[in-house]
Amino acid sequence: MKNITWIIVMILAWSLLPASGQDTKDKPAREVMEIVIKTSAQCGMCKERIERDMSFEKGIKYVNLDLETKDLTVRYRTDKSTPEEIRRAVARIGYDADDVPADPEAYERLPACCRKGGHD
Ligand SMILES: [Cu+2]
Repeated sequence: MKNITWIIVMILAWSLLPASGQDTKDKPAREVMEIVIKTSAQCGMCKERIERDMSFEKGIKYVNLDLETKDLTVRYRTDKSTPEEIRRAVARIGYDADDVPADPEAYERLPACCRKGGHD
């Protein structure tokens, strides 16, 4: 009977080891940061387009465009994306993002009302 007890103790100890070993490994911090980007959005269609497209970008947790100020608020995971990548993603949709100019081809594909100065 003593042998059986010993075997059970060994199995328990062995099954616990790998789990505790994994927990001590360093994991990248899952920190979420918020940035606000000035865009060249014009109307409600722009808002929908930017919020939809940006929500598919890597590491993006939250997107909201304020049409009054044209400020795009983005929350992103710092281990998955950077402000630079996010601005370039906005530019690829066809809009200026702070100092990153809109991608000319994407801009050309936008409906006329969504282009800069479309309402001017
Ligand atoms: Cu628009």
